[in-house]
This record gives sequence, C-alpha cells and structure tokens, in this order.
Amino acid sequence: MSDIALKTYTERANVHPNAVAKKLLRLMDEKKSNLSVAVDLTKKNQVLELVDKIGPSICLLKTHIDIVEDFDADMVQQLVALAEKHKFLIFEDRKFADIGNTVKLQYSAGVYKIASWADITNCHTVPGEGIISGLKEVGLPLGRGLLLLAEMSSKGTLATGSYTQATLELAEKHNDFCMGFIARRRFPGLKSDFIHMTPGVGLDVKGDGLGQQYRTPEEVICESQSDIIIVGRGVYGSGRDAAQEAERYRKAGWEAYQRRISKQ
Ligand code: 5BU
Repeated sequence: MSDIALKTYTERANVHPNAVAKKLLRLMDEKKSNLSVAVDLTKKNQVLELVDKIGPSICLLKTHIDIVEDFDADMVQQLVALAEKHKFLIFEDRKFADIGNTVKLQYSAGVYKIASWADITNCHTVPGEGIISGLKEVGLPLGRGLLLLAEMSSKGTLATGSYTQATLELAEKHNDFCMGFIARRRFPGLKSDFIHMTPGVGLDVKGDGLGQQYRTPEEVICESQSDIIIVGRGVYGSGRDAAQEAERYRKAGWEAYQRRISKQ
C-alpha cells in the first residue's frame, strides 16, 4: 500500500500545495464523501434538478456542459449556487486535446467559458506539453486545477504503458496546476500527492455495450487505491430514486476508504 493511500484526506489537505486539491480533500472528509457524480443529461432543468437532489452526497460534480441542449449563462449561475449550497466542487470533463493556443481559447472563451466556473477540468496529453502550458496560462491565475487523462476506463484504451508513464512525468513537472489524474488505480512512486479519480464505477452491472467497463467502489478505492469514484448512470439511470442511489454509492465509497486507511 502506498504511504499516501494510508493517510486521511484531511492529513493530505493540511500539507497539499494546490489550493483546489486542498479544498477538495477537506470537503471530502467533512461530507464523508469520495463520490463524484457524472450528470450526463441533456436538458438544463433535468441537470439542475438532479444536482440539487444528489448534492448532499457528493464532493464533486462532473459535467459535460456541451451535451446540454438549452445551455445558457443562467445554468452556470445556478450550478455555482448549488455548489455553494451543498458544498461540492465542479469538474467539467472537457478532455481538451489540441495545441496550447487552441485549448487556451476553448477553455476561456466560446459559449461555455469553462475556466470562469469549473474548479477543475482535464486534458489528454497526446499533443505534448504545450496543452498543459496553454491551459495553465488561463487556469492558474484563476486558482483552477487540471487532471491529466493517464488512463481511461473503456475497453481497448490506448492510454497505457509508456503513454501513461510520460503523462505522469508531465504532471510532476507541472504540479502547480496539475492536481491529479483520471486513472484506473493509484500510480506508485510519484513524488507529489496527486488526486486519482476513477470513472467506470457501478454496483449493479459490468458494462454498457459501448465499451464502458464497471468496477465496484471497493475495487477502485480499497484495492486500486484511487481517491474518488466517478459514477454516472449507476446513480441516475436505474429508474430508482437518484438521491438514495447517490447515498448508496457515497456509503460504499466511504466504507472502502475507511477500510483502506485502517490497513496500517
Ligand atoms: P457512467 O454513466 O458511470 O458510465 O459515466 C461515466 C462518466 O465518466 C461519463 O461522463 C464519461 O464521459 C466519463 N469517463 C469515463 O467513463 N471513462 C473515462 O475514461 C473518462 C471519463 Br476520462
């Protein structure tokens, strides 16, 4: 077990150099939640309604803002108000993948102005270091954080081996802005304390027929030592009450974390 995986989120928050990571780790212990819900719905009111329901159970809301058909500036204001009401951070899963100059514009401008409201966003490293430098020019002065896609949850992903390794090295080099990874497991031997977040989490099914692969909170948090579970359809796609499902995942994730930190 890695040393960091044995520490509590608060112990890590107390010494963490990145402001967003610090805030996130603090509120995880405060809310007893390592759950991020991926709200992949296409209507503004559906999104806002669901977020208000599940807000008490999550530490982080994950959005795909570009799938919302009736997006407007008011939606962002309401999301930010819900984040304050329920105390969670917002992660826009934008997966930037272009050259530095283009991602700077995509992050700061256009319809969505992601940098103005999302505490966290993420990017692929396929373009090389320039993508991080570009996003950092916009995000760092605003106190934002970046996650690198070191691995993906989907079947046949090409983000493996030397690609993953090179991604870890880029994160170490830019650890003022890179606060963590999207990954399937905690990477051993890192110098900085990166927050590892894992999508592809489900308690009831193993996949979705389109390449998604699900593992349980126990496998992700306890065995693979990741920090945050990202759950989408498991929470809102079963037809059962979403607030209750979110609580079910929050509890499963939290209990797995407690088992992990007790393995001294
Ligand atoms: P699901 O409904 O729990 O399968 O949703 C998973 C979410 O996580 C969805 O928004 C994806 O875009 C996101 N995701 C993922 O599933 N796998 C990955 O490797 C990455 C993101 Br990166």
